Amino acid sequence: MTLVDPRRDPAAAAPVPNGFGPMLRKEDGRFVRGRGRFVDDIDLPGMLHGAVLRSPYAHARIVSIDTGGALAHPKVRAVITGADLERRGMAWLPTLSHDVAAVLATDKVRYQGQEIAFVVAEDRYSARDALALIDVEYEPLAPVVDARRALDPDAPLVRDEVPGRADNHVFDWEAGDAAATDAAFAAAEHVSTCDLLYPRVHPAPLETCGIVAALDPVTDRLVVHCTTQAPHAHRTLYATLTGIPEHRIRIVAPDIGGGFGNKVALYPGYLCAVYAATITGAPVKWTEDRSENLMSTSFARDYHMHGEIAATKDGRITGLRVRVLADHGAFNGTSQPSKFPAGFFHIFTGSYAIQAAHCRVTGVYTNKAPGGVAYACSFRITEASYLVERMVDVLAFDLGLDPAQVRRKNLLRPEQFPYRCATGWVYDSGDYPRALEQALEMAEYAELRAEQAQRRAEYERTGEGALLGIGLSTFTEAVGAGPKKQMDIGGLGMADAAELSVHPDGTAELRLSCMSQGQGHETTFAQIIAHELGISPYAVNVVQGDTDRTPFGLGTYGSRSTPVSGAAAATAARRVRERAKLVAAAMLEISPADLEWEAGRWQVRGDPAAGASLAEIARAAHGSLELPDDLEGQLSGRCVYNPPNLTFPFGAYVCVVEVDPGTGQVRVRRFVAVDDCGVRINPTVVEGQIHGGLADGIGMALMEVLAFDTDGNHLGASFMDYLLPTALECPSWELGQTVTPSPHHPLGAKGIGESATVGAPAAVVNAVLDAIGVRHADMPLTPAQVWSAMRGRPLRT
Ligand code: MCN
Ligand code: CUN
Repeated sequence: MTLVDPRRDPAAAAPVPNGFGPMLRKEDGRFVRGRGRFVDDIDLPGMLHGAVLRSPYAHARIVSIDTGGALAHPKVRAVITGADLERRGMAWLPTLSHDVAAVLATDKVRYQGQEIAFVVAEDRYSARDALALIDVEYEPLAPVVDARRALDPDAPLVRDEVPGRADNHVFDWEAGDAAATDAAFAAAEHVSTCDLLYPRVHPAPLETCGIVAALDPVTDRLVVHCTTQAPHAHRTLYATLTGIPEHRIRIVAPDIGGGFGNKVALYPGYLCAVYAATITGAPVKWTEDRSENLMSTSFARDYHMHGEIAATKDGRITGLRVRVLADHGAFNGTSQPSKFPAGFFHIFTGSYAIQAAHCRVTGVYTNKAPGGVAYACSFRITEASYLVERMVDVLAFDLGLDPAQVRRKNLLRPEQFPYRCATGWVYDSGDYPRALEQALEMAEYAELRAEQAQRRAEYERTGEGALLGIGLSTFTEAVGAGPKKQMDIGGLGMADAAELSVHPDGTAELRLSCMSQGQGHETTFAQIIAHELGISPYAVNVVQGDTDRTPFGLGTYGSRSTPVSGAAAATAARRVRERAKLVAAAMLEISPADLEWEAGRWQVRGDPAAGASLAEIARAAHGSLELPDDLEGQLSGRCVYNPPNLTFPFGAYVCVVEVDPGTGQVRVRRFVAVDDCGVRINPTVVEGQIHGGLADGIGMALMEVLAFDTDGNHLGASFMDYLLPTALECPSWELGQTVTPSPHHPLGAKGIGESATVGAPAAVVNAVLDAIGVRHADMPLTPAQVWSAMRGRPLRT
C-alpha cells in the first residue's frame, strides 16, 4: 500500500483519489515528534495541584476524618471532604444511569479506592505527601464481592443510605419474546447450556484521566481542560452539577492518549478540581496515577451469563435464551444511552437467523468500583457477541459438528437484509456468508484441520508437541447511536453537528463535535471533506475538542464518529457544494441548472472548459461579486445529523493457536480477520483500528482481568498485575475485507472502532478450547487456567 506523505513528496499533496484512500495520519507529525499537547502538559500561572485520598477498605463506615495534619502542611492550600461538598449539595451527584454516586464519601466507603478527601497544594508532591497526614477512623464492614452472592438475604447492604432499601438489587430488564422462546426450547431436538463469565476488565488507556480547572477572573468563566471523549456533553453535565450556566463554561480536550471508553464518564476527581478552583481562586490540576485509574475509573464487562441454545440435531439453531447477572459495583454509573440498562446487549442473536430469543438481565450492587460499559464495548455488544459466539461453539461441541458448518447453516443470508432481529434491531446491510468463506479460505481451514488431527495423534502417541486449535467468530456489531428519539445520554439526544467554512483561498475549516482519542479524525474527517469538495485533505483543518470553537454534539464512543459526525460532515460539505453552485452560476452568469460538478469544480454542461474551481468560487463568494438577494456571501454550511438507524458492521475471524499441554501456555500463531465496515474512508486507519482491537481481544481472552480477593482488595492495580498484550503476544495480523455499504449513511460507511475488540475474544477462546478439547473455561485463559481446564477443573474467578 502506498502512503501519501506531502512532507516527503509535495506532489503527493494532491488529493488521494476521491479523497478516500490510504494516507498517513496528519496528526502523527506532532505525535511522533513528541509534540502532542496533553492535559498534563498544561501549566497555568499560579496553578495548584490536587491529590485524592482513597479508601483502603472495600466496605467501612467512616467514623471520623481529621484533616488538621494535612492543613498544617506548609504547602497545602485546602483540604476538601465530603462534609464540605455536602454543604454545597455536591457530595452526591446523579449518574447517567438514574442513580446517584458519592463524589467524596460521607457516611461510608463502598469500594477500595473510593474517594474520601481532596488535598490542594502548591505542587503535586506536597499534595500527595499531605494525604498521609489525614486521619480517617474506619469501622470495617463485611463486603459483598461476588455478584452471585449479592442478592443473598444475608448479603451486606451496599447502599444503606437509601431509606427503605433492603437488598443490592439495581434493575431487572428483559428483551425478546419469553413465551415464544420457551416454546422453541420445549420443542427443541437438542438444548445446550453453559455458564460463562465475561470478567471485569479495564480500558487502561496509556494516558490516565486528568483535568485542569480554572476560573477565568477576567471573563468570570470556568475553563476546564480535561481528558474527555465528549466535551459538549461534559459541559452540560458540569452546568447541571455545579449550577454554573452553560455559556460560562468552556471545556477543552487537547490531545488524548487513548480513551477506549474510559474518558466518557465524569469522575469525582474532576468535580473536586472544579470545586477546589472555585474556593482557592487558582487553577487546579489533578492527574491520576496508574493505580488510581485501574482501581477507581470505569471498568468494563463483569457479566455472569447463563446461556441456553436450542437446535435441531444437525445444528440448525431454533432458540437462544440468556440470563445475565450484571455486577455494577457500588453505584450504577454506567455511561450509556439512558433507556438501555444493559446497553445494546439485546443484539445477542448476533449474525444468526434466530427468531426465538429472550434475555433477562439483573443488575446488582457490589463493593467494587462503579462504571460498566467502557472498553471498546459498543455498549455491551462485546458481552453479547462473546455469548453467542461461545454458545455456537458449545453447540458444535455437544453435537460433534464442525463449528464452521454450524455457522454456515445459521448465518443470515444477504437477501434477508434489512433484517429485523428477535429483539427489534433492524440490521441495515450485510453479506455474512461471503465474509466467512473468505476468512476460511485465507486461513486454509481444511489444511489446518488436517494439521490439527495429525498433531493430536502425535501428542497422543508420544505425549510430546503442541496442540493446535482453530477458533472462529462471525460477529455483528451495531454502532452509531442515535437515532435521538430512541437514544439519549443524560437527556441529551444522540445527534451530532458539523460546521464547514471554506476560506477565501479555497482551503477549509471543519468544526466537529466528536473528539479523537487516537482514531485519526484530523485525517479521516479531512478526507471526507476532500471527497465531497474535490480539494486536498491537507487543505482541510479539522477543529475538535473545544466547546468554544465547535458545534454541539454527543462525542466519540460507541464507534459513532463516522456513522454520525461523519454523516454530518459529509452533509455539511454537500450543502457547501450546493451553495458554491449558486455562486458559480452568478460568476458565470448562467443558470445553476446548466452546471455540473466535476472533480472539484462547477462547470458548464457541454462546455467543460467554462467553469470555476472551488477556490475561485470561494474567492468570489468572499469578494465583491454581486450575488442574488437570497444568497448570503461567503461559503459555509452546517448540519445537525440525527441518524435514521445504527450501522451494522460485521466480520469473520479465524484464530489459530498452539497450546503447550505441559504448561498451558498459549501462543497465537495466526489471526485472520475479514471485516466489513462498508465504505472505508482511510483503509490504513481502518486497519490500524482493527489491529488494536485484535490485540485487545488477545488481551482479554488470555490475560486481562480485574480480580479481587474475598475482602474486596483490588488485585490488579498496576501493570505488573493487570496484564496488557504487547507485540510479543500478537501474531502478524492477516486482514481481509468485504465492502457492504450502509444504505442509510451518506457515504455508505459503518463504524469500525470497536469491531475487533467485540469479535476477537470469542475467536481466541474458541481456538484455545478447540486445541485442548474442552467444552468451556472462563477467560482469561492464563496458563494456569488452561492447565486446570485440561485436567477437568477450570478455575472460576
Ligand atoms: N474509519 C474509516 N472508514 C470507515 C470507518 C471508520 O476510515 N468506514 C475511520 C474513521 O474515520 C476514524 C476511525 O476509522 O478515523 C474510527 O472510526 P469510527 O469507527 O467511527 O470510531 P470513532 O472514531 O467513533 O472511535 C471510537 C472507537 C471507540 S468507541 C473506542 S472505545 C476506541 C476506538 O474507537 N478507542 C480508541 N479506537 C481507538 N483507537 C485509539 N487509537 N484510541 C482509542 O482510545
Ligand atoms: Cu464502550 S468504549 Mo468506546 O464506546 O468509547
